[in-house]
Amino acid sequence: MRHFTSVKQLGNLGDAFAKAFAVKRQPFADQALGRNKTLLMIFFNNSLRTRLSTQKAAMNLGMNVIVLDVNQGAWKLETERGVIMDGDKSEHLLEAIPVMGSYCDVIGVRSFARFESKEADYGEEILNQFIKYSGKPVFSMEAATRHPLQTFADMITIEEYKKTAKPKIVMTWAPHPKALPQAVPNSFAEGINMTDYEFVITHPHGYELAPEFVGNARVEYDQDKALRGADFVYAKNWAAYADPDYGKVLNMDRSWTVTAEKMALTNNAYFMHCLPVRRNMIVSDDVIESPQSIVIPEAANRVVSAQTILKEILLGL
Ligand code: AN0
Ligand code: CP
Repeated sequence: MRHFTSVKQLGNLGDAFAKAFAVKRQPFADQALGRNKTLLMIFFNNSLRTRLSTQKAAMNLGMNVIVLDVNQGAWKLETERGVIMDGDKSEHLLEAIPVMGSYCDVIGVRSFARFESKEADYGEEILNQFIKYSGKPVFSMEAATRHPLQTFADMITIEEYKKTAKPKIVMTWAPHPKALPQAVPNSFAEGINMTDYEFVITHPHGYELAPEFVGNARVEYDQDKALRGADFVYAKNWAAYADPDYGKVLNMDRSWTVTAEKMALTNNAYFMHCLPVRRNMIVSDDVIESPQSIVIPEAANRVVSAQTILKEILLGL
């Protein structure tokens, strides 16, 4: 594997899960693989899990790690070509990227949707410039349209907890005060559409995701109906995708918060969320603290997902 930007690149899921569970069983088996190899992690946005789990994964593989928070201490970066740089931005991404590439063997990039232009976001302009100009393998640590390391961890977690071959997975929108990207729900939908599980997406009108991500999922606007018989409830907020509301918060309807009453409609479902989560907006305290909540093992599997992907990239160097 060279670049990793989408769970579609996992290929055969059975093989991908087998590799992940091997990594989970013996996390230090490949210490020699990353020896004298450097991972550079570039963050344009905040992170807790991705930063720590990817660093831990690299350390398990014997790699050295450098982390750069672009907005804290580095020069302010211009990202558009052709701009007269007489403002507050001191350096262009087109120099910064190859320079960064010269200091490492593998690059991880976190670059969220900016909601300034749907074309720029859905064209993955920042991530693609790293792929084009760094000269090194690049993997997404959540880009504008997808969060594949999260999705792979989610899928590993479902594989571990599912009680039937074809569980019912319900991804539900839930309210949030700020505009959040569609990367996590897009990517989760992309991943679940690779399985033969029953898959329902539920959200209020106006929050339709891009059709290429919805794929064969059933879209249900009645959350209660969607939740009936669910084996897994995957909650997430996202801002509107459809024009002219791209990037907007259309409502904060707290009747969509995942509560104990909502969970009572399910088949004793497990509750999942990628975290960070706002309690009593997305999910009530009692649901996230219940035995059915698997958000902590889900987050712990981020190490497994990152290490499995990093290992594949190192094998391809
Ligand atoms: C981000 C998002 O919704 O994409 C990161 C989630 C992993 N969440 C926030 O910014 C709160
Ligand atoms: N789930 C996730 O990617 O969390 P962070 O934003 O904290 O990295």
